[in-house]
Amino acid sequence: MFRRLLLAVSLLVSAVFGGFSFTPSANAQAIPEVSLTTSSSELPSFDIPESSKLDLTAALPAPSDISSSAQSLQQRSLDSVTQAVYNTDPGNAYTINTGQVYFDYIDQAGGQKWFNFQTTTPTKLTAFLQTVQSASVDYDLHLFRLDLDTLQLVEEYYSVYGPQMDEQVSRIAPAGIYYLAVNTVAGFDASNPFYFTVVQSSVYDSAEPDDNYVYAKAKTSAFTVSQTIDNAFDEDWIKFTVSTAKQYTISFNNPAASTTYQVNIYNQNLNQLATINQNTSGTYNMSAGTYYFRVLSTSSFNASQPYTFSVSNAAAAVTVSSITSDPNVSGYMTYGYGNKYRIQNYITVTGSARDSSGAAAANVPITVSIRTVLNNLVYSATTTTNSSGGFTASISSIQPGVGLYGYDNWVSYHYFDIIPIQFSSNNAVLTSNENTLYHFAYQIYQPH
Ligand SMILES: [Ca+2]
Ligand SMILES: [Ca+2]
Repeated sequence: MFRRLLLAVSLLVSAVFGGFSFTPSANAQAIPEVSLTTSSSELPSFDIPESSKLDLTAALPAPSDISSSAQSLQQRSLDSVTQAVYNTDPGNAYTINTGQVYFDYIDQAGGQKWFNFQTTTPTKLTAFLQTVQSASVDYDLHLFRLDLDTLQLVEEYYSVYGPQMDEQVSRIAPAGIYYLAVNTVAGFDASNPFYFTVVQSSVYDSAEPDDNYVYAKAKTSAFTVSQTIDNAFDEDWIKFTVSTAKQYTISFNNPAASTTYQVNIYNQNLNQLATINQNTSGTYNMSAGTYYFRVLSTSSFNASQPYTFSVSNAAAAVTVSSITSDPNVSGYMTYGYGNKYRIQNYITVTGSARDSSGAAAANVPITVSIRTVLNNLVYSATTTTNSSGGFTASISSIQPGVGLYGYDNWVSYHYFDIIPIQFSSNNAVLTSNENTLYHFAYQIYQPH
């Protein structure tokens, strides 16, 4: 018992301090090239031993007792790992508890290790396997539900990454009895254990289960998702297919206090291309192909506070539809230097943004800037476009104009400046249908 506690504590400590290999920094190096020949519709080659027709009547509660409690499952401690060496088929599965960390070994080529556990309420299950760190050893992870009518293992979920990559799978799980299998697809290590745990999440987002690239949610065009990290191991995968090369703005916002999340971008071979830290936005040139995004936590989590992740076409141009300002000043007019919007103490700018192909640039940051004449004082406001590329931005308390120009309207002289208005997104200047404004300064009543 002491040894199990010690292991659990050491895993917890290493997770906190970043030594555990599910932390992104370690994973960044740990993710090897993976041949993605396995499609999600195709089960990996994995033969369940004949004894999968289980005789579980002695080991597990009768179906009518399933809801009683996990107490009825056998409770064994891992203080002696040899207790687990015979669990090489489902009929001899080693019973575990959720929320605890275990370890075991595989000591022969093609070997398997089996574990089972019971849940008493509907939940999201996340099974995590910290694999052996050897390029010649590759273990995979399989999760099954036990059909109590047939005593067959059904509803397989699997994680089939390559060597030196931890395995993880999640599923939405009714109360029941579940089986976990670790099998070796290459090599084995009889002296270094694999570690694993199964955790339950009572609250989770609607995109679950998506903890593995095999179960990534597919996207083929600009998108925004609002999801949560519901446990320390939760990973949210998205598969993004780019049909033609394009520039995208990728934004990741995590408002959950005292948590740190990030997004990893992978190519189709699961080679990591980039990492996006929370509350940042950037522009990326993405060639045609398949990409994967993985959202995960590097520190703590909040299952009730969603993050927002968006991939949108980068803005290239804006069209201004209106700029309103003070009453009696506001309007689109000319003082003899072309039609421009006239402004004074404040402005509200409404418009829309497009990408280089002319499509709406959704969910991108837009910064509106004007430069007044006195001391070249610059005012700016930043907003984010909506799903149609539309935006509204306001600037207030603009200092008075100087009045470099004059205009005689036969009743009074109007004095004004011509000042620039500029639009940018992620520090790139956008083209615009409006580039200058009349900044009204004052008028002198002077009828002719
Ligand atoms: Ca999630
Ligand atoms: Ca997930």
